[in-house]
Amino acid sequence: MKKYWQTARRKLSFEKTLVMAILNVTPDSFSDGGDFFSIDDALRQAESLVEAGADILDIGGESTRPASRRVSSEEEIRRVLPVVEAITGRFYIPVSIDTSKSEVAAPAIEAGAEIINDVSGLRFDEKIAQVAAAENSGLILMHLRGDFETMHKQSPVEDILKEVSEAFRRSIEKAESFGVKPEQIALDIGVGFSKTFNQNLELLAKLDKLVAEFPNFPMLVGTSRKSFIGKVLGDASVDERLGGSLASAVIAVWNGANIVRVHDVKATIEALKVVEAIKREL
Ligand code: 9MG
Repeated sequence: MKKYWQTARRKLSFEKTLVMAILNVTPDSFSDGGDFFSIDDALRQAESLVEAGADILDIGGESTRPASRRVSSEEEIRRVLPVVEAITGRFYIPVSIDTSKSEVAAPAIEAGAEIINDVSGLRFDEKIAQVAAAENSGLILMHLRGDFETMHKQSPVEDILKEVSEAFRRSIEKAESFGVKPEQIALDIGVGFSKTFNQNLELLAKLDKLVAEFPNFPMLVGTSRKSFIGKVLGDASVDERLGGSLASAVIAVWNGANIVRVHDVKATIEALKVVEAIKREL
């Protein structure tokens, strides 16, 4: 059992699975129809996620979905900073900043975020590790291959478990070389990033092997509403993926995940309460 996860403001315990709720501030989410994000909308959304039982709010201002375009640091800061400030000022809930840019991570932590969610595992900007070390923040190291433009276009590797395991080791080593402590780090297999459809399924099916290989690091898994679920369900739209999202979160937790990143907080918590009740009888 991992002891705790060190963030910039507290130690998070893993007595139960932590539910990280997704709060996007990209133009297709909290837009007032134009270029501005309504802080009131963001606060309302945060309030409903907190009331539903979220343990962490993950705030992101740059979409990483296939075909997304990179936004400048200035634009990302303009999108996320007021929201991080407003939410951390109103709620006592850990906030993670979903960014792979150190220029965004630093002011976001200053504004009250306490975890950096780096989907690139320090591949896009290793100075993220400098920020995490200086601020004693949590640091999520997710697996992907390629750069921002090519991460969804990589040709498949033969052995995805070996690839993810080796990449985890490189990311951990890089983080520690900047002074990040092991207890600040969480690992993430990066479902939907640089993997084939079958490799996403294989990673979830065999997650227990990676968990056993990295026993000192919490494992985070994000499957919520992702396209592999749509494919399994016969081209189900994003709105039709709740059952599949819950099934994949249940499998991830059964196989050792400590944190799940989700859209549907209440339904996920209910599903995980049942998983944890069953697991206690093992
Ligand atoms: C930002 N983002 C999108 N998918 C993700 C996933 O699976 N894990 C993490 N940590 N972040 C993600």
